[in-house]
Amino acid sequence: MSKWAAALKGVLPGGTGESVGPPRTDAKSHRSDDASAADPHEADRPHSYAPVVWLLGKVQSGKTSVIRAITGSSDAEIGDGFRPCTRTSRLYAFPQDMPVLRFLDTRGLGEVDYDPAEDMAFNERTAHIVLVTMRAMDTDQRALFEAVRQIRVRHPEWPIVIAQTSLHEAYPPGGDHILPYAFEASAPRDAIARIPPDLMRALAHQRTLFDKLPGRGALLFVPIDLTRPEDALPPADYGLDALTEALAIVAPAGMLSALAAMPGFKVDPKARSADPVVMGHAMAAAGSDLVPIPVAGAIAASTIQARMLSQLGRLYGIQWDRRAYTELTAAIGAGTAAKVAAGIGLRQLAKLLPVYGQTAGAAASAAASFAVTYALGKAAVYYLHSRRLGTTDRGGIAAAYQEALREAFRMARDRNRVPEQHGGSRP
Ligand SMILES: Nc1nc2c(ncn2[C@@H]2O[C@H](COP(=O)(O)OP(=O)(O)OP(=O)(O)O)[C@@H](O)[C@H]2O)c(=O)[nH]1
Ligand SMILES: [Mg+2]
Repeated sequence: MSKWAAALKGVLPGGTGESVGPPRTDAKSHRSDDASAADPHEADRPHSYAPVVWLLGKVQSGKTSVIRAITGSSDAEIGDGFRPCTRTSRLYAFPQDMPVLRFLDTRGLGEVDYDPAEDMAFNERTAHIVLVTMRAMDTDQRALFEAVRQIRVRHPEWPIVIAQTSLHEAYPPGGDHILPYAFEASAPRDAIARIPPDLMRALAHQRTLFDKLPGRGALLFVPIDLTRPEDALPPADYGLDALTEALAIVAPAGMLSALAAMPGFKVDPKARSADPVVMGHAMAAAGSDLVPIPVAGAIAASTIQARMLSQLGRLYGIQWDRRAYTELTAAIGAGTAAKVAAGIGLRQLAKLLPVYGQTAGAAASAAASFAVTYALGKAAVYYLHSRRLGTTDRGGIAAAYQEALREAFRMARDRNRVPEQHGGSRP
Protein backbone atom coordinates (compact mmCIF):
# COMPACT_ATOMS: atom_id res chain seq x y z
CA MET A 1 0.00 0.00 0.00
CA SER A 2 1.41 3.40 -0.90
CA LYS A 3 2.13 5.78 1.90
CA TRP A 4 -0.65 8.17 1.07
CA ALA A 5 -3.12 5.32 0.79
CA ALA A 6 -2.21 4.19 4.28
CA ALA A 7 -2.60 7.74 5.53
CA LEU A 8 -5.89 8.03 3.73
CA LYS A 9 -7.29 5.37 6.01
CA GLY A 10 -6.55 7.63 8.92
CA VAL A 11 -7.79 10.82 7.34
CA LEU A 12 -11.05 10.75 9.29
CA PRO A 13 -11.51 11.57 12.08
CA GLY A 14 -9.20 14.54 12.48
CA GLY A 15 -6.47 13.77 14.99
CA THR A 16 -3.08 12.14 15.25
CA GLY A 17 -0.39 12.54 17.86
CA GLU A 18 -0.05 11.01 21.25
CA SER A 19 -2.17 13.22 23.38
CA VAL A 20 -5.32 15.08 22.61
CA GLY A 21 -6.11 17.49 25.37
CA PRO A 22 -2.88 18.06 27.27
CA PRO A 23 -3.13 18.95 30.92
CA ARG A 24 -4.61 22.40 31.09
CA THR A 25 -2.09 24.93 32.28
CA ASP A 26 -2.28 28.49 33.37
CA ALA A 27 -1.66 31.12 30.74
CA LYS A 28 1.36 32.41 32.58
CA SER A 29 3.07 29.09 33.06
CA HIS A 30 5.13 29.35 29.88
CA ARG A 31 6.99 32.47 30.82
CA SER A 32 10.68 32.57 30.30
CA ASP A 33 12.84 35.41 31.48
CA ASP A 34 15.28 35.37 28.60
CA ALA A 35 12.46 36.08 26.16
CA SER A 36 11.34 39.40 27.54
CA ALA A 37 13.91 41.31 25.52
CA ALA A 38 12.29 40.08 22.30
CA ASP A 39 9.04 41.93 22.94
CA PRO A 40 9.14 45.59 22.01
CA HIS A 41 5.78 46.05 23.77
CA GLU A 42 6.88 44.80 27.17
CA ALA A 43 6.01 48.13 28.70
CA ASP A 44 2.63 48.04 27.02
CA ARG A 45 0.95 46.07 29.78
CA PRO A 46 -2.45 45.18 28.38
CA HIS A 47 -0.84 44.08 25.13
CA SER A 48 1.80 41.90 26.66
CA TYR A 49 -0.59 39.86 28.80
CA ALA A 50 -3.04 38.74 26.14
CA PRO A 51 -2.18 35.20 24.98
CA VAL A 52 -0.88 34.66 21.46
CA VAL A 53 -2.09 32.42 18.65
CA TRP A 54 0.94 31.83 16.43
CA LEU A 55 -0.06 31.59 12.78
CA LEU A 56 2.42 29.83 10.55
CA GLY A 57 1.94 29.25 6.87
CA LYS A 58 3.18 30.08 3.42
CA VAL A 59 2.27 33.33 1.73
CA GLN A 60 -1.41 33.41 0.74
CA SER A 61 -2.24 30.24 2.66
CA GLY A 62 -5.11 31.82 4.60
CA LYS A 63 -3.57 33.20 7.80
CA THR A 64 -5.36 36.54 7.67
CA SER A 65 -8.60 34.82 6.65
CA VAL A 66 -8.47 32.74 9.82
CA ILE A 67 -7.91 35.85 11.96
CA ARG A 68 -10.82 37.53 10.21
CA ALA A 69 -13.14 34.59 10.81
CA ILE A 70 -12.25 34.17 14.49
CA THR A 71 -12.27 37.86 15.43
CA GLY A 72 -15.06 38.95 13.12
CA SER A 73 -12.82 41.84 11.94
CA SER A 74 -12.69 43.17 8.41
CA ASP A 75 -9.56 42.97 6.27
CA ALA A 76 -9.07 46.71 6.69
CA GLU A 77 -9.26 46.49 10.47
CA ILE A 78 -6.78 43.64 10.52
CA GLY A 79 -4.48 45.44 8.09
CA ASP A 80 -4.47 48.59 10.24
CA GLY A 81 -4.07 46.67 13.47
CA PHE A 82 -0.86 44.78 12.68
CA ARG A 83 2.29 45.98 14.37
CA PRO A 84 5.80 44.71 13.66
CA CYS A 85 7.11 42.65 16.56
CA THR A 86 10.02 40.56 15.33
CA ARG A 87 12.02 40.70 12.09
CA THR A 88 9.76 38.30 10.22
CA SER A 89 6.48 38.65 12.06
CA ARG A 90 3.88 41.10 13.17
CA LEU A 91 1.24 41.10 15.81
CA TYR A 92 -2.48 41.71 15.60
CA ALA A 93 -4.22 42.45 18.88
CA PHE A 94 -7.97 42.05 19.32
CA PRO A 95 -9.65 44.23 20.40
CA GLN A 96 -6.91 46.70 19.64
CA ASP A 97 -7.16 48.99 22.65
CA MET A 98 -7.62 46.35 25.37
CA PRO A 99 -6.71 43.02 23.79
CA VAL A 100 -7.81 39.64 25.08
CA LEU A 101 -6.04 37.74 22.33
CA ARG A 102 -3.18 38.41 19.94
CA PHE A 103 -2.29 36.79 16.65
CA LEU A 104 1.33 36.46 15.61
CA ASP A 105 1.40 36.53 11.81
CA THR A 106 4.54 35.06 10.28
CA ARG A 107 5.35 36.84 7.05
CA GLY A 108 8.57 35.43 5.69
CA LEU A 109 7.60 31.81 5.23
CA GLY A 110 7.90 30.63 1.63
CA GLU A 111 9.70 33.78 0.50
CA VAL A 112 12.93 33.49 2.46
CA ASP A 113 14.40 30.85 4.73
CA TYR A 114 12.47 31.23 7.92
CA ASP A 115 14.07 30.71 11.29
CA PRO A 116 11.40 30.43 13.98
CA ALA A 117 13.84 31.03 16.85
CA GLU A 118 13.03 34.70 17.32
CA ASP A 119 9.27 34.17 17.20
CA MET A 120 9.65 31.20 19.51
CA ALA A 121 11.40 33.36 22.10
CA PHE A 122 8.59 35.87 21.79
CA ASN A 123 5.90 33.22 22.15
CA GLU A 124 7.38 31.46 25.14
CA ARG A 125 6.18 34.35 27.21
CA THR A 126 2.50 33.65 26.76
CA ALA A 127 0.03 30.79 26.57
CA HIS A 128 0.89 29.41 23.21
CA ILE A 129 -0.91 27.68 20.45
CA VAL A 130 0.47 27.10 16.99
CA LEU A 131 -2.05 27.31 14.17
CA VAL A 132 -0.61 26.22 10.84
CA THR A 133 -2.30 27.04 7.53
CA MET A 134 -1.68 25.06 4.35
CA ARG A 135 -3.60 25.28 1.11
CA ALA A 136 -4.96 21.76 0.79
CA MET A 137 -3.77 21.38 -2.80
CA ASP A 138 -0.28 22.81 -2.17
CA THR A 139 1.99 19.80 -1.83
CA ASP A 140 5.27 21.65 -1.25
CA GLN A 141 5.32 22.31 2.48
CA ARG A 142 8.98 21.56 3.26
CA ALA A 143 9.83 25.01 4.64
CA LEU A 144 6.71 24.94 6.79
CA PHE A 145 7.43 21.46 8.11
CA GLU A 146 10.97 22.49 9.00
CA ALA A 147 9.70 25.49 10.98
CA VAL A 148 7.13 23.38 12.84
CA ARG A 149 9.76 20.69 13.46
CA GLN A 150 12.08 23.18 15.12
CA ILE A 151 9.25 24.43 17.31
CA ARG A 152 8.44 20.91 18.47
CA VAL A 153 12.07 20.03 19.14
CA ARG A 154 12.19 22.92 21.54
CA HIS A 155 8.64 22.43 22.89
CA PRO A 156 7.64 18.79 22.45
CA GLU A 157 4.38 19.34 24.36
CA TRP A 158 3.08 22.29 22.33
CA PRO A 159 -0.12 21.40 20.51
CA ILE A 160 -0.31 22.09 16.77
CA VAL A 161 -3.54 22.66 14.86
CA ILE A 162 -3.20 22.47 11.08
CA ALA A 163 -5.89 24.16 8.99
CA GLN A 164 -5.99 22.73 5.48
CA THR A 165 -7.46 25.63 3.51
CA SER A 166 -9.09 26.42 0.17
CA LEU A 167 -10.71 23.01 -0.22
CA HIS A 168 -12.73 24.15 -3.23
CA GLU A 169 -9.58 24.21 -5.35
CA ALA A 170 -10.08 20.45 -5.61
CA TYR A 171 -13.80 20.60 -6.43
CA PRO A 172 -15.07 19.85 -9.93
CA PRO A 173 -16.06 23.00 -11.88
CA GLY A 174 -19.10 24.59 -10.27
CA GLY A 175 -18.86 22.20 -7.33
CA ASP A 176 -20.33 23.17 -3.97
CA HIS A 177 -19.25 22.45 -0.43
CA ILE A 178 -20.29 19.10 0.96
CA LEU A 179 -22.99 19.64 3.54
CA PRO A 180 -23.16 18.84 6.34
CA TYR A 181 -19.43 19.35 7.00
CA ALA A 182 -17.84 16.08 5.93
CA PHE A 183 -14.42 16.13 7.54
CA GLU A 184 -15.14 14.88 11.04
CA ALA A 185 -15.81 11.55 12.67
CA SER A 186 -19.50 12.24 13.28
CA ALA A 187 -20.16 13.28 9.65
CA PRO A 188 -22.79 11.18 7.86
CA ARG A 189 -21.31 8.43 5.70
CA ASP A 190 -22.89 9.73 2.52
CA ALA A 191 -21.26 13.14 3.12
CA ILE A 192 -17.83 11.56 3.58
CA ALA A 193 -18.39 9.52 0.41
CA ARG A 194 -18.86 12.75 -1.56
CA ILE A 195 -15.36 14.09 -0.79
CA PRO A 196 -13.58 14.28 -4.17
CA PRO A 197 -10.82 11.60 -4.34
CA ASP A 198 -8.20 14.17 -5.36
CA LEU A 199 -8.96 16.23 -2.29
CA MET A 200 -8.89 13.19 -0.02
CA ARG A 201 -5.54 12.23 -1.50
CA ALA A 202 -4.12 15.74 -1.05
CA LEU A 203 -5.30 15.97 2.56
CA ALA A 204 -3.81 12.56 3.28
CA HIS A 205 -0.56 13.52 1.59
CA GLN A 206 -0.24 16.61 3.80
CA ARG A 207 -0.75 14.44 6.84
CA THR A 208 2.05 12.12 5.85
CA LEU A 209 4.37 15.13 5.63
CA PHE A 210 3.90 15.56 9.37
CA ASP A 211 4.32 11.88 10.26
CA LYS A 212 7.84 12.50 11.44
CA LEU A 213 7.03 15.52 13.54
CA PRO A 214 8.81 15.14 16.87
CA GLY A 215 7.12 15.81 20.21
CA ARG A 216 4.16 14.44 22.09
CA GLY A 217 1.71 17.34 21.91
CA ALA A 218 -1.54 16.93 20.03
CA LEU A 219 -1.53 17.34 16.26
CA LEU A 220 -4.95 18.05 14.79
CA PHE A 221 -5.82 18.53 11.11
CA VAL A 222 -8.91 20.53 10.18
CA PRO A 223 -9.97 21.01 6.56
CA ILE A 224 -11.60 24.45 6.08
CA ASP A 225 -12.63 26.84 3.35
CA LEU A 226 -13.01 30.48 4.32
CA THR A 227 -14.42 32.38 1.37
CA ARG A 228 -15.97 35.77 0.86
CA PRO A 229 -19.66 36.26 0.13
CA GLU A 230 -18.79 37.44 -3.40
CA ASP A 231 -17.14 34.04 -4.06
CA ALA A 232 -20.70 32.63 -3.93
CA LEU A 233 -19.60 29.43 -2.27
CA PRO A 234 -21.76 29.22 0.83
CA PRO A 235 -21.24 28.78 3.69
CA ALA A 236 -18.40 31.33 3.69
CA ASP A 237 -17.00 29.85 6.89
CA TYR A 238 -16.96 26.18 5.90
CA GLY A 239 -15.24 24.20 8.67
CA LEU A 240 -14.82 27.16 11.04
CA ASP A 241 -16.76 25.35 13.79
CA ALA A 242 -14.44 22.36 13.47
CA LEU A 243 -11.42 24.66 13.61
CA THR A 244 -12.58 26.48 16.73
CA GLU A 245 -13.48 23.18 18.34
CA ALA A 246 -10.00 21.83 17.61
CA LEU A 247 -8.46 24.93 19.14
CA ALA A 248 -10.72 24.51 22.18
CA ILE A 249 -9.56 20.90 22.52
CA VAL A 250 -5.87 21.76 22.72
CA ALA A 251 -5.82 25.27 24.16
CA PRO A 252 -4.41 25.73 27.64
CA ALA A 253 -7.04 26.95 30.12
CA GLY A 254 -5.91 30.57 30.17
CA MET A 255 -6.04 30.72 26.43
CA LEU A 256 -9.40 29.00 26.10
CA SER A 257 -11.16 31.78 27.95
CA ALA A 258 -9.54 34.34 25.65
CA LEU A 259 -10.55 32.35 22.57
CA ALA A 260 -14.09 31.89 23.88
CA ALA A 261 -14.47 35.69 23.96
CA MET A 262 -13.90 35.94 20.18
CA PRO A 263 -17.02 36.68 18.12
CA GLY A 264 -16.33 33.86 15.64
CA PHE A 265 -15.37 31.26 18.21
CA LYS A 266 -17.75 28.57 19.44
CA VAL A 267 -16.40 26.40 22.22
CA ASP A 268 -19.19 23.87 21.70
CA PRO A 269 -20.51 24.29 18.15
CA LYS A 270 -22.87 21.34 18.63
CA ALA A 271 -24.76 22.93 21.54
CA ARG A 272 -27.18 24.77 19.30
CA SER A 273 -28.23 21.57 17.52
CA ALA A 274 -28.47 19.77 20.87
CA ASP A 275 -30.95 22.25 22.40
CA PRO A 276 -34.00 21.26 20.36
CA VAL A 277 -33.17 17.57 20.83
CA VAL A 278 -33.26 18.02 24.60
CA MET A 279 -36.35 20.23 24.65
CA GLY A 280 -38.28 18.02 22.22
CA HIS A 281 -37.67 14.89 24.26
CA ALA A 282 -38.41 16.62 27.57
CA MET A 283 -41.76 17.73 26.20
CA ALA A 284 -42.45 14.28 24.84
CA ALA A 285 -41.67 12.78 28.24
CA ALA A 286 -44.20 15.12 29.82
CA GLY A 287 -46.86 13.98 27.37
CA SER A 288 -47.57 17.61 26.56
CA ASP A 289 -50.14 18.70 24.01
CA LEU A 290 -47.41 20.68 22.33
CA VAL A 291 -45.42 17.60 21.52
CA PRO A 292 -44.96 16.98 17.82
CA ILE A 293 -44.79 13.20 18.28
CA PRO A 294 -48.38 11.91 18.32
CA VAL A 295 -47.66 8.73 20.28
CA ALA A 296 -45.77 10.56 22.99
CA GLY A 297 -48.25 9.97 25.77
CA ALA A 298 -47.97 6.24 25.33
CA ILE A 299 -44.19 6.05 25.63
CA ALA A 300 -42.47 5.65 28.99
CA ALA A 301 -40.23 8.54 30.02
CA SER A 302 -37.26 6.20 30.30
CA THR A 303 -37.65 5.13 26.66
CA ILE A 304 -37.80 8.74 25.56
CA GLN A 305 -34.72 9.54 27.63
CA ALA A 306 -32.81 6.66 26.07
CA ARG A 307 -33.70 7.94 22.61
CA MET A 308 -32.61 11.43 23.54
CA LEU A 309 -29.25 10.19 24.82
CA SER A 310 -28.63 8.16 21.71
CA GLN A 311 -29.42 11.15 19.45
CA LEU A 312 -27.11 13.40 21.48
CA GLY A 313 -24.38 10.75 21.36
CA ARG A 314 -24.64 10.65 17.56
CA LEU A 315 -24.48 14.45 17.38
CA TYR A 316 -21.26 14.51 19.40
CA GLY A 317 -19.81 11.38 17.77
CA ILE A 318 -19.60 9.49 21.08
CA GLN A 319 -20.88 5.97 21.76
CA TRP A 320 -22.95 5.38 24.89
CA ASP A 321 -21.04 2.41 26.21
CA ARG A 322 -20.93 1.24 29.81
CA ARG A 323 -18.19 3.73 30.70
CA ALA A 324 -20.16 6.66 29.34
CA TYR A 325 -23.41 5.75 31.13
CA THR A 326 -21.58 5.16 34.39
CA GLU A 327 -19.69 8.44 34.21
CA LEU A 328 -22.86 10.38 33.49
CA THR A 329 -25.14 8.76 36.04
CA ALA A 330 -22.54 8.69 38.80
CA ALA A 331 -22.00 12.42 38.40
CA ILE A 332 -25.72 13.24 38.55
CA GLY A 333 -26.29 11.46 41.87
CA ALA A 334 -29.39 9.70 43.18
CA GLY A 335 -31.99 11.91 44.78
CA THR A 336 -30.70 15.13 43.20
CA ALA A 337 -33.99 15.84 41.47
CA ALA A 338 -36.01 15.59 44.69
CA LYS A 339 -33.54 17.80 46.56
CA VAL A 340 -33.58 20.46 43.89
CA ALA A 341 -37.38 20.41 43.73
CA ALA A 342 -37.57 20.87 47.51
CA GLY A 343 -34.93 23.59 47.33
CA ILE A 344 -37.02 25.74 45.04
CA GLY A 345 -40.20 25.21 47.04
CA LEU A 346 -41.92 22.47 45.10
CA ARG A 347 -42.42 20.35 48.19
CA GLN A 348 -45.35 18.39 46.91
CA LEU A 349 -43.43 17.48 43.82
CA ALA A 350 -40.30 16.72 45.79
CA LYS A 351 -42.21 14.12 47.81
CA LEU A 352 -43.52 12.45 44.72
CA LEU A 353 -40.41 12.62 42.64
CA PRO A 354 -38.58 9.45 43.59
CA VAL A 355 -41.59 7.39 42.55
CA TYR A 356 -43.20 9.69 40.05
CA GLY A 357 -43.53 6.94 37.51
CA GLN A 358 -45.91 4.89 39.62
CA THR A 359 -47.80 6.98 42.13
CA ALA A 360 -47.62 10.66 41.33
CA GLY A 361 -50.65 12.51 40.13
CA ALA A 362 -50.75 13.26 36.43
CA ALA A 363 -49.71 16.90 36.70
CA ALA A 364 -46.81 16.28 39.04
CA SER A 365 -45.76 13.32 37.01
CA ALA A 366 -45.73 15.33 33.80
CA ALA A 367 -43.75 18.16 35.37
CA ALA A 368 -41.28 15.77 36.94
CA SER A 369 -40.83 13.81 33.71
CA PHE A 370 -40.28 17.04 31.86
CA ALA A 371 -37.75 18.36 34.38
CA VAL A 372 -35.78 15.17 34.82
CA THR A 373 -35.58 14.52 31.08
CA TYR A 374 -34.59 18.11 30.35
CA ALA A 375 -31.89 18.09 33.02
CA LEU A 376 -30.61 14.68 31.95
CA GLY A 377 -30.27 16.03 28.40
CA LYS A 378 -28.39 19.14 29.53
CA ALA A 379 -26.08 17.07 31.73
CA ALA A 380 -25.47 14.68 28.83
CA VAL A 381 -24.58 17.59 26.53
CA TYR A 382 -22.09 18.85 29.12
CA TYR A 383 -20.66 15.37 29.50
CA LEU A 384 -20.40 14.66 25.75
CA HIS A 385 -18.80 18.01 25.07
CA SER A 386 -16.14 17.48 27.72
CA ARG A 387 -15.52 13.94 26.42
CA ARG A 388 -14.77 15.47 23.02
CA LEU A 389 -12.36 17.83 24.73
CA GLY A 390 -10.67 14.84 26.36
CA THR A 391 -11.74 15.59 29.94
CA THR A 392 -14.43 14.40 32.35
CA ASP A 393 -15.51 16.86 34.97
CA ARG A 394 -17.93 15.28 37.45
CA GLY A 395 -18.54 18.50 39.33
CA GLY A 396 -19.39 20.27 36.09
CA ILE A 397 -21.86 17.56 35.03
CA ALA A 398 -23.61 17.68 38.42
CA ALA A 399 -23.78 21.47 38.28
CA ALA A 400 -25.18 21.39 34.73
CA TYR A 401 -27.82 18.87 35.85
CA GLN A 402 -28.90 20.85 38.90
CA GLU A 403 -29.00 24.13 37.03
CA ALA A 404 -31.10 22.56 34.27
CA LEU A 405 -33.46 21.01 36.83
CA ARG A 406 -34.07 24.39 38.44
CA GLU A 407 -34.67 25.90 35.03
CA ALA A 408 -37.06 23.10 34.06
CA PHE A 409 -39.02 23.22 37.33
CA ARG A 410 -39.40 26.95 36.86
CA MET A 411 -40.65 26.40 33.29
CA ALA A 412 -43.05 23.72 34.49
CA ARG A 413 -44.35 25.94 37.29
CA ASP A 414 -44.82 28.88 34.94
CA ARG A 415 -46.93 26.69 32.69
CA ASN A 416 -49.31 25.93 35.60
CA ARG A 417 -48.46 22.28 35.49
CA VAL A 418 -47.60 21.92 39.14
CA PRO A 419 -50.24 21.52 41.87
CA GLU A 420 -48.56 24.07 44.16
CA GLN A 421 -49.62 26.78 41.72
CA HIS A 422 -53.21 26.13 42.71
CA GLY A 423 -53.03 26.65 46.44
CA GLY A 424 -50.47 24.02 47.38
CA SER A 425 -47.68 24.70 49.81
CA ARG A 426 -45.45 27.64 48.92
CA PRO A 427 -41.94 28.40 50.08
N1 LIG B 1 -11.68 30.07 -1.10
C1 LIG B 1 -10.82 30.26 -0.13
N2 LIG B 1 -10.01 31.28 -0.24
C2 LIG B 1 -9.15 31.44 0.76
C3 LIG B 1 -9.04 30.59 1.87
N3 LIG B 1 -8.06 31.01 2.65
C4 LIG B 1 -7.60 32.09 2.03
N4 LIG B 1 -8.25 32.35 0.89
C5 LIG B 1 -8.02 33.41 -0.06
O1 LIG B 1 -6.65 33.36 -0.38
C6 LIG B 1 -6.11 34.65 -0.40
C7 LIG B 1 -5.04 34.76 0.66
O2 LIG B 1 -5.63 34.59 1.93
P1 LIG B 1 -5.04 35.33 3.20
O3 LIG B 1 -5.91 34.98 4.33
O4 LIG B 1 -4.82 36.76 2.90
O5 LIG B 1 -3.66 34.58 3.28
P2 LIG B 1 -2.40 34.96 4.12
O6 LIG B 1 -1.75 33.70 4.51
O7 LIG B 1 -2.74 35.94 5.19
O8 LIG B 1 -1.54 35.69 2.99
P3 LIG B 1 -0.28 36.65 3.18
O9 LIG B 1 -0.60 37.60 4.27
O10 LIG B 1 -0.14 37.31 1.85
O11 LIG B 1 0.85 35.73 3.47
C8 LIG B 1 -7.26 35.62 -0.15
O12 LIG B 1 -7.73 36.05 -1.40
C9 LIG B 1 -8.27 34.78 0.54
O13 LIG B 1 -9.59 35.23 0.30
C10 LIG B 1 -9.93 29.50 1.94
O14 LIG B 1 -9.94 28.68 2.88
N5 LIG B 1 -10.79 29.38 0.91
MG1 LIG C 1 -2.00 37.84 5.62
